Amino acid sequence: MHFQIRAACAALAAAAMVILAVLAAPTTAQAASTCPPKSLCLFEKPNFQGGMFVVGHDDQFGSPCDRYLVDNKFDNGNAVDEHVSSIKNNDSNRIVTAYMGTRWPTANTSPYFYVTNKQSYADLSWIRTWYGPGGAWTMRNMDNAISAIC
Ligand SMILES: [Ca+2]
Repeated sequence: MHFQIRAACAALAAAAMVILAVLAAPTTAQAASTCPPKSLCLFEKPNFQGGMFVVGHDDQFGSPCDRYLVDNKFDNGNAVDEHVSSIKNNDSNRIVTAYMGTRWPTANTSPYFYVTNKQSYADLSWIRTWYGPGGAWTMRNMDNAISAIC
């Protein structure tokens, strides 16, 4: 009888050790950042993963707007320019335009597409873009291509 209780206690202790070991295991996957309300967020990876950049304010064009992403970094320190793979627009009032290249606002020779209010692009690898001059809607790979958004 006494031995059975001791064995049971030993088994319980072993089980508790296993549970603690699982709880203490380091997390290998880094949690993705969450786009704040009323913000326009650019993500380094598809499906809103990797580093996140919250687009800021432009003195001429308001918020959210950044006409030159070359000088910006994601929250993990990586460069934003030509490294955006998904976009989330949590701003309910603002439609923005995303441009390939930094020539905006004279960007009529750069492909661009609209991100309407509350719209998200989980993947930029095959989306409908406008391309001028001449002007035509063309399906295009815009993954890792955006240099301006406003
Ligand atoms: Ca900038």
